[in-house]
Amino acid sequence: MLLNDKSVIITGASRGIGRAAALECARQGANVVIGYSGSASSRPAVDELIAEIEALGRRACAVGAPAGDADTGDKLVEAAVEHFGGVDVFVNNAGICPFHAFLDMPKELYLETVNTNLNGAFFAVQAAANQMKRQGRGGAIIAVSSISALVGGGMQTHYTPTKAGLLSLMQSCAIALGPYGIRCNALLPGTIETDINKDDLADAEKREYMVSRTPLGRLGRPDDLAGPIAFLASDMSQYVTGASLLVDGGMFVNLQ
Ligand code: NAD
Ligand code: RM4
Repeated sequence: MLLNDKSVIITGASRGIGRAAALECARQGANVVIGYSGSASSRPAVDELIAEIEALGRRACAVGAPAGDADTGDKLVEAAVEHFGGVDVFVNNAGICPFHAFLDMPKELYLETVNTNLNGAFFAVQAAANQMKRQGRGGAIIAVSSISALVGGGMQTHYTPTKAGLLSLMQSCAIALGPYGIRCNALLPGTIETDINKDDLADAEKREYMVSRTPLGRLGRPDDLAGPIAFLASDMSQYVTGASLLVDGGMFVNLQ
C-alpha cells in the first residue's frame, strides 16, 4: 500500500500506460481521477476502468476534457478536490505521436502535437502544483516523457521536442516547487506496445528491429511502467526530484 488514501490524477488514463498506472495506483491504495479526451468513443473504456478500480475497493471518477486545453488542469484538480479532498499526485501522461515525415509536416499536425503533449501539460502541472501548495503537505508530479527526449526520430520531429520539453519542465519545476515539498520527475518509456504505435509497429521489419535494439529482448507492455510510476508517486522516492527514469528494457544504452 504505497499510496494508501492518496488522491491521484492521471491524464490519458483511458488506455495504454495511463490505464496501467491508474490500476497500479488503485492497487497501492489510491483514489484516482481519470483524465480522458472527452470523446464518446473513449467513454466505455473509462467506465470499465472505473469499475475495475472500484472492484479493488478504491474510488474513481472521470473528467473528459482535451489535454491541450489550458483549463483542463483546473477541471482535473476541481474533481480531485470535490471527490477525494485534494491532490497528492499528478501524472501527466496524455500524448499523441502521429508519425509523419518532416519536410511536408502539416502545420496543424505540428501545432496539435505540441499543444496536446506540452502546452496542456504546462498548465495542468501548474494547476496541480498550486493545489498542492495550498494543501501544504507536498506532493508528487510525474511527466510521462520518453526515451525520445534523449534521441531523435525521423518521423517524430514534431513529437520528440515535446518529450524533451516535458523532461525540461520537470527539471525546472523540481527547483520551483522543491520549497513546497513537491517532487517533480520524468518517466522515460522506451518502446511500449500501445495504440500510439500500433500502425508503426505493424511493419514486421520495424518491429523486429526495435526488439533487436532492446537488451531485455522484448518490447515493453503498459504494466512495465506501472511500478515505476507508483514508485515515483510514493514516499519510497521521497528524496527523488528533478530526476528522469528510463524504463526501456535497456534500449537507450544499446550502442554495440
Ligand atoms: P495510448 O495511445 O494508448 O494512450 C494515450 C492516451 O492519451 C490515451 O488515453 C488517449 O486517449 C489520451 N489522449 C490523446 N490525446 C488526448 C487529448 N487531446 N486529450 C486527452 N487525452 C488524450 O499510448 P501510450 O503509449 O499509453 O501513451 C501514453 C504516454 O506515453 C504518451 O504521452 C506517450 O508519448 C508516452 N510514451 C509512449 C511510448 C510508447 O512506446 N508507447 C514511449 C514513450 C512515451
Ligand atoms: C516513444 C518512442 C517509441 C514510439 C513511441 C510512439 O517515445 O519513440 O519508439 O513507438 O514514442
